[in-house]
Formats: sequence, structure tokens, C-alpha cells
Amino acid sequence: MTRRNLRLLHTSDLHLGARLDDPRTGVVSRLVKLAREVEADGLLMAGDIFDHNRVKQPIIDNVFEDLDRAGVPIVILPGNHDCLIEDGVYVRAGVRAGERVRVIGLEGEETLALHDLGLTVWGRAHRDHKDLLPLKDPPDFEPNGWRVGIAHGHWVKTPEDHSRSYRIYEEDLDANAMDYLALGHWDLFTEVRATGGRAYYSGSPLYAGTVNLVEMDPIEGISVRRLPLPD
Ligand SMILES: [Mn+2]
Repeated sequence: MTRRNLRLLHTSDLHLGARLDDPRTGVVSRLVKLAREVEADGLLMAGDIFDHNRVKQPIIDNVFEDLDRAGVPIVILPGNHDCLIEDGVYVRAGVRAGERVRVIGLEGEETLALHDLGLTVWGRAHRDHKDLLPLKDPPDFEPNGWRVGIAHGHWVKTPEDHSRSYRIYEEDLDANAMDYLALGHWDLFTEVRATGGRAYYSGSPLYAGTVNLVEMDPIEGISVRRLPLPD
């Protein structure tokens, strides 16, 4: 795969279905509108897109229909709230590999090759409510093309953080030779120090008010900007 200019949107933690009276799915159509406005090549969704796995079927169906309207590849990583359990949201969404909206881990895979974009995406889905180290032991990536990681977990910054679940350690960040690491689990936008590439939490659009626009240029490198969602 060869590297070409790419524009990716990165978001996480929409927590759709958190309230029975308001599933908040309007944020999905605004996301799709933004993807069209900025002519994004793809969308990365780094976990907790749904608040829980008992979300009603019509809400799930609407969300996936809306996402499909973006007209570009979308990669979803199941988080701790929307983990990949049997009868969970993603199993009930009936998403199959090869379609436009893809869920990492649904067929056991951790790596998705998006050949049209010259992009490999790696991520480890939460499969249950147990603890998980989202960035431990990454695979060998293809030598060519863009390498993007997607992870849902807690960046360990201080000794207190060692008691948290889903820990992302400094050494995991350093060991991952990725061009961009799309993180989820935190509600606020955060730039994470990493030596190998660029790592960011997008934050939840509900709290951060923005999503990340990741511009990947084979000559200029990676740049990240925050964009507000359109009305
Ligand atoms: Mn989470």
C-alpha cells in the first residue's frame, strides 16, 4: 500500500442510548454532516459509541443507517460500555466485514486493511467487562502505507493511575510505531505524549464539543485539529 494524503475524523464516547427519553442520536447525523463538509476519507470511532449493550434495536439500526450515509469507510472499536458480547449492540447491528462500516473484532480480527486508503488500522476490542490492556503486543504492520492504532483505555500518567482499568502505559505508546493513535475512554480532548507518532484522545463531542481532524501527508507528516460539530 502506498501513502497518500488522507483526512480522517476521530471521535469517541458518544454514549448513545444513555438516557431513555433521549438517545442523543442527533450527534451521529451531525458527525456525518461534518465528514461530508470536510471531505473526510474515513472516520475512526474509538469506543463507547453506545452507552450499554441493551440499547433498543431501532436506535442501533438508525445509527448504522446514518453512519452509512457518510459514504466513507468507518472503523468502530468496541469500548468497555459497548463491548462485543453476544446479543450486544454490534452483534445485533449485523455489521459484516467488507461493508463500509466495520467493527473491529466482530469476526475475531484486530487488524483491518483499508486498501483504497493505503491504511492499516489495528485495535483490540473490549470483549466483556473484564480488564484489558488495549495496546499490549501490537502486530507487525505492513511496511508500507499509513499505520493507525485505535484504543479504548486509560493513559497511565501518575502512580494513582495504576489502579485504573484498561491501562495504557507509556512503554506501550513508545513501542507502537504508529502514525496516529486514536484514543477513547476520556471525555475531554487530550494530547498524549508518544515518541513513535501522534496520540490523542478526541474526547466526547458531548463534553469536548469537538472531534479530531487528522490530516496525514506523506511529506508534511501528521497534523491534528479540533473541529466543532455542525448544527
Ligand atoms: Mn470507556
